[in-house]
Amino acid sequence: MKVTGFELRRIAMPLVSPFRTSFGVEHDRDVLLVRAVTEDGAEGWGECVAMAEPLYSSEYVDGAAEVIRRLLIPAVLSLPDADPYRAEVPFAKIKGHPMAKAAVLTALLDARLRTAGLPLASYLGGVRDRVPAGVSVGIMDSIPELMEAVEGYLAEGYLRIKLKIQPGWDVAPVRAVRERFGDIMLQVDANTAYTLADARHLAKLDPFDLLLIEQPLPEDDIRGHAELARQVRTPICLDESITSARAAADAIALGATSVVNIKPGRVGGYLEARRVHDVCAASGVPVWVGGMLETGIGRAANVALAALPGCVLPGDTSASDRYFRRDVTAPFVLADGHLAVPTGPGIGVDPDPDALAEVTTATEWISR
Ligand code: NPQ
Ligand code: MG
Repeated sequence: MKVTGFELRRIAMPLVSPFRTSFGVEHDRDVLLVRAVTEDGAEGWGECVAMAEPLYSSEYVDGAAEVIRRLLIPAVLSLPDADPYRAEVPFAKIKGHPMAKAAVLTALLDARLRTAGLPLASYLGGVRDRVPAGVSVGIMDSIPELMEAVEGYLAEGYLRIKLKIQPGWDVAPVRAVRERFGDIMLQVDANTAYTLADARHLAKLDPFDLLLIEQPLPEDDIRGHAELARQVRTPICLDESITSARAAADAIALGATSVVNIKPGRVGGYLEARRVHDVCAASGVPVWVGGMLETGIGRAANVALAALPGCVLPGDTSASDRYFRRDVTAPFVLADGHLAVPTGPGIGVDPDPDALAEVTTATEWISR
């Protein structure tokens, strides 16, 4: 497969409501899309999940765009065969920037699979035609406001609720949701907001039978998570810390994580995401697919990944309308609490040109 060029497209997607986490409040999703065009006219899409500012990880969308145009695209254009596995080799020489790499590699993988007529889920080894949907619920101003939000999501059919937490918004909201809604699948995500000194406080979540507590401590604090795991009964699930299959293997071996959140952007693409899945499966560690407020393009690929056999917990793969009034693809909708795994070739969805045009803020074509 020969790639003739790439389009970089920036889109601005207003969120249906502000999304507050321990690291900040988001009102809009500033997304970078990558479109690869091949010699024989095929195209492939990738979505860069970096945020506008480096609040979730060190990457941010302007930086990712720069790495993509100045380093990653030239590396791909000089390959005799722009196969995603081959592109991983020069990409590995460039340190970091997994979200930038993932966007380019996904565009290549999509182009390759569309050419072959093979759906991404089939290619990755998916075993499900629909996946259970969870939803991530932001930090609110009050408990009544949170109750109303959770009630709405449960009424829509979401099968698992994830509460964003931070110091001052943890035990009380968890208790309130558990008391009001009973035996639902419930978990929390701290996005690194605590330290090991908070261990006894976090143990106060133990009575509420949470599925897991996600990333309580800093990204690089693997030992801290291992120590915390000995001090709380709630299973620890790493998100930010899992930057590769090797990082997953290490965290599991050290007892720092007993569940893993897989985000393809965070680990450098769907090939590495599958390796994370496989490492976890080999260790008997359950995994689930996280979310970065993706448009239908990124969401489609995440849903394909969630079809793998080791993805045994509902993911943050929510319906399009959880985040956006109008998606850039046909919207993902909940059916009986599940999302259908796309069956078309590649990521299985096509961006709608009108919907894209409505939100596009800049485009750029890069070729040899
Ligand atoms: C997480 N996602 O699991 C992330 C964090 C996150 C669905 O909870 C803009 C772009 C805002 C990416 C907010 C969920 C975001 C974002 C939160 C990612 O940790
Ligand atoms: Mg998380």
